[in-house]
Amino acid sequence: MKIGITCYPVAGGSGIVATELGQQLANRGHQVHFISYAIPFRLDRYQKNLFFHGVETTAYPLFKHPPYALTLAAKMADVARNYELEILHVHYAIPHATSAFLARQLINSYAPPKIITTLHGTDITLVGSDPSFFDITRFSINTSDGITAVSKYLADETREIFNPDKPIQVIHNFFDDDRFKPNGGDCCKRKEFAADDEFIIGHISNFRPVKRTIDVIEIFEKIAEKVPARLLLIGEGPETILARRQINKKNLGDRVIFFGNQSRVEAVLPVCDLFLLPSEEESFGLAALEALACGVPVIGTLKTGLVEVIEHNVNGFLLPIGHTTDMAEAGIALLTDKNRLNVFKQNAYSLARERFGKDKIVTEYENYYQEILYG
Ligand code: GMT
Repeated sequence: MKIGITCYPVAGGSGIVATELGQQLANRGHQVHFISYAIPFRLDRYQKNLFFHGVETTAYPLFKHPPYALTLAAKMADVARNYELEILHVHYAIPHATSAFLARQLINSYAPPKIITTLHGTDITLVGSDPSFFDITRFSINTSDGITAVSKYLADETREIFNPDKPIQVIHNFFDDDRFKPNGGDCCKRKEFAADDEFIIGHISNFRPVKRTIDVIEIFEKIAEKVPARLLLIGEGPETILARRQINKKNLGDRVIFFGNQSRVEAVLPVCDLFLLPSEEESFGLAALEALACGVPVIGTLKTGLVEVIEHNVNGFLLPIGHTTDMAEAGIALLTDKNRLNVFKQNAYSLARERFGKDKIVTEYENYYQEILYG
């Protein structure tokens, strides 16, 4: 198949899923064309069957903001025509699904590509439901030929908020099981970060308020009062400064390592003993899945999509949002019971593979493409 993929190229779950999907589809022999304003974050090497088409973000004195949605639509139409794309798969509804709709009008051929929109989370729960975006989001969902959501939780939210006039296919996030594994190939060494008797706790996010990074620090502080531990923080965002301030205020500076953004998190995750993702909103929680895949149990939150990723008391814990003391206690109980910790690590690894391995999920996408193309 000839497939166009549009996503945000920056570090973030939707761009990562789109990139990993494109890479896997290219491995399977499909021709994949990425269309975005920059090379996606994890698209960091040459690969057969993979192409990248940059979108102009031209500045002009009259524009306060360059009209990216329009230049993107023009580029989508151009690539679709030149390469005879069959599918235009856009990740994150706004503005990508709207641009795809416009591109289809521009193409004006008897067989324009089918538009598939994958909803990732905040495009529905935050941005899309904002009154200024509500109508255009609903329109863009309804004019797509196919819609997927990364969890049942998000599909339900979408139905409740937008009541779309077509079905939503749930296709979960996935991970590359050749790369994400305990003690993966290029993995760093525990001793780079911690002494032999110290536990390593991890967290990855874009440090936005929905991630509750301050809760991460609070949970870590409580754990570190009882057991020797270090905190590894990966990612960056608006609350990074707040997080640093909080860490200094609590005198935890020498126990916390800030990595900033890392494109190869599989090199760091395997050294962790526990991963924290106490988010307020999480449609799926790709970071949690990648940790589990590396054999790291996860503490996450109830009433989010994490309930489809973590099994309480099996490969981690699901607790109410904001209950940092309960989260810390669950973490301490697990870390101080070596046998139970090993069982959780094994469960994390095996359940992730069984449910969210690349072969299973990429095939679900391929089948969905076929269904949208041929009915
Ligand atoms: O985690 C983020 O805030 C980034 C965001 C995005 O759209 O890039 O991630 C969302 O998509 C990921 C991939 O499908 C999901 O695993 C994340 O749970 C989701 N984030 C939220 O719902 C907050």
